[in-house]
Amino acid sequence: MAQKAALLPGSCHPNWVAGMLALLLCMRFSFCLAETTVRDFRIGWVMANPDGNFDRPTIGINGQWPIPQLMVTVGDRMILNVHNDLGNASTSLHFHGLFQNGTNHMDGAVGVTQCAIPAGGFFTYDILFEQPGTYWYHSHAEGQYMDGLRGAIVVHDPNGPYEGEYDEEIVLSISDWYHELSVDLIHQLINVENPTGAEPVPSSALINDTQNLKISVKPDTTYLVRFVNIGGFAAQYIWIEGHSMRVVEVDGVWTEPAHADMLYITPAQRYSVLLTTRGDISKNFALVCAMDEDLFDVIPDGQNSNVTAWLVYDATRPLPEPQPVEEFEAFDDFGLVPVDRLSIFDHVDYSFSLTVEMDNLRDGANYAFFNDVTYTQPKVPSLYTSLSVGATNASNPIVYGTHTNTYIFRRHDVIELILNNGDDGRHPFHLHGHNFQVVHRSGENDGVFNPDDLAASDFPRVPMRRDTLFVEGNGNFVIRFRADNPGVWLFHCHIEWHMDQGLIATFVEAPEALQSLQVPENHFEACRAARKPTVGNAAGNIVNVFDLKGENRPPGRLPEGFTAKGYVALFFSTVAALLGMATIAWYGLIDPDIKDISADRQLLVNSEGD
Ligand SMILES: *[C@@H]1O[C@H](CO)[C@@H](O)[C@H](O)[C@H]1NC(C)=O
Ligand SMILES: *[C@@H]1O[C@H](CO)[C@@H](O)[C@H](O)[C@H]1NC(C)=O
Ligand SMILES: *[C@@H]1O[C@H](CO)[C@@H](O)[C@H](O)[C@H]1NC(C)=O
Ligand SMILES: *[C@@H]1O[C@H](CO)[C@@H](O)[C@H](O)[C@H]1NC(C)=O
Ligand SMILES: *[C@@H]1O[C@H](CO)[C@@H](O)[C@H](O)[C@H]1NC(C)=O
Ligand SMILES: [Cu+2]
Repeated sequence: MAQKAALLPGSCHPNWVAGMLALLLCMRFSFCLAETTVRDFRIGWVMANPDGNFDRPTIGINGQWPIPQLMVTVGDRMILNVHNDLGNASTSLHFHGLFQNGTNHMDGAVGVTQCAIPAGGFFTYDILFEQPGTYWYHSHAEGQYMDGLRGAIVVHDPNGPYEGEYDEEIVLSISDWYHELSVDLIHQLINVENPTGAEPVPSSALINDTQNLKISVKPDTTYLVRFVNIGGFAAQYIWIEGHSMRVVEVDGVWTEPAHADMLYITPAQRYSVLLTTRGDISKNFALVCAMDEDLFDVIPDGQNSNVTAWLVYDATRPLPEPQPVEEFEAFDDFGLVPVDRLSIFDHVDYSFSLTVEMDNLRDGANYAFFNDVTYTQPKVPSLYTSLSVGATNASNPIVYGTHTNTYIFRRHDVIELILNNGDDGRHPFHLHGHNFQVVHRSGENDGVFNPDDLAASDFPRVPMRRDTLFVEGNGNFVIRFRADNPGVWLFHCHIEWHMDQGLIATFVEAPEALQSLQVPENHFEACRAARKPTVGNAAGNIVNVFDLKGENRPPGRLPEGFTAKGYVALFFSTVAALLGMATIAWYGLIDPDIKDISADRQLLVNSEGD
């Protein structure tokens, strides 16, 4: 599929010109090992059945699923001509973990750096791979990547610290898998019929987009195994029977080797490990992934949370069933030390905190909040607001709307973000445009971060850096990064369901330095095709950018003192009254923790409609 720009003399595609230009630039500046490829990506529906249970419509590229793994080398450039052939859905592509330094408009976040590419639309992503490591790409539009539009990216590093220490490379994606379309699942999730916000539970787990994968290995050989969780909800435990691993990369950051027998990998996280195979070929070994069931409110009948692959030393020998594990004891990433030994940013210029909460709004559905605000997509993508209201007004958070959780960062400041989790589940948070130093992470139920509890000397001298970090249930973490990448970057939970429930903040970094950004015309065309404005504040107002009349809003708040439990009670007793089925009034008594109310719910709500 990939075509080298230089080998394309017959082509008259406009991007051939861009490719040629890149080649000329490359010759001029003599980084000629770097390669520019131009690829056409036709995003469309295909049928797939990766868990052997159920054929379902799945989003593929160029008629294929799994979608291609992007294998490049540091310095390579890829021009992706994306055609949306879905017919009934808009789309986008985000390149997870790439900083997009100077190319904020290529970040792919719908409503932030672009409008969704409408059905039938065309959009070019021009990506320079400047960071080595393991990344991935996925749709950043309404839960869609869980329908299949997600794949691994590997940026090879010829000067990497472990070059020469391994013989071969293996890339393994890990994911959860659903049998229903994301749009339908989102509708079920954010719904008066689901007042406790119970998330849809995946049907199965996949390794490399399949099950029972056989990985041929040679004895006495060291592999660099790259794990990337491209799932949408489930974190997974990973272990390999009879083998141990040495972690050497976390989210694109090379680390000093750290021994691990079991990994815990949330959606969007990556680990590379060195795996040395055994000296004899007398046995094959299971590689097992187990979804973290603590996240699931209910385990549906027949669901298997586990998926097995095998290291196959000898194809003629049996593939052993994995041994049950008594207790999951996963490697703790907190102690990882980056090879570059970047010290802690010990002078903080701007510190702020975000508190996570889940609650119901007036429509009865369950939403997610940062500091009492549930994210609601603005009418104008925030980047376009930044570029159209003038440099001074672009530094005023008001123009980005009242429901976008916008924070403005001054260029080069060291930012400290304190995340307090008021919810009892783990959440993996991702920051676009950066990785960050993890200076503190509490245990479960440790509550709100209190700076007085820790002295500066309690922080690691060389903290781990990564771009996706989980916070423990009712715990907290503290991260730091330098605002050295002008742009509009999201910070959000990477559990896709929680993102859809609004667990998103917008960081506008050095907007004055962004003003010269040149956004290609086909980006604005995507907006026009969808009749979306491309200038003005969050409400599309350009005359008075402080007037947010008409901006998108979430449903209103519930009256004070109204709890989810009360809502469940009210909802079901109302339905009961309506249907004259007084017998179900007992629902009013149920504990809010008992989230499985699905059985009778179906019957009731069907008659209520929406
Ligand atoms: C979109 O089209 C696909 C493929 O024809 C179909 O399976 C799917 O149900 C459609 N989705 C919606 C939301 O209509
Ligand atoms: C994983 O799948 C990709 C195709 O998507 C394939 O190229 C690769 O060889 C597979 N990896 C293994 C270890 O089988
Ligand atoms: C999945 O693996 C875990 C750990 O070995 C085990 O406790 C659990 O029973 C397994 N689940 C299934 C459905 O096999
Ligand atoms: C972006 O590039 C500038 C130099 O052009 C550099 O100073 C800065 O550190 C980079 N930011 C990131 C996040 O890579
Ligand atoms: C900022 O916005 C206000 C209100 O729209 C406008 O009057 C003012 O001219 C703007 N300032 C700049 C520097 O563009
Ligand atoms: Cu979350």
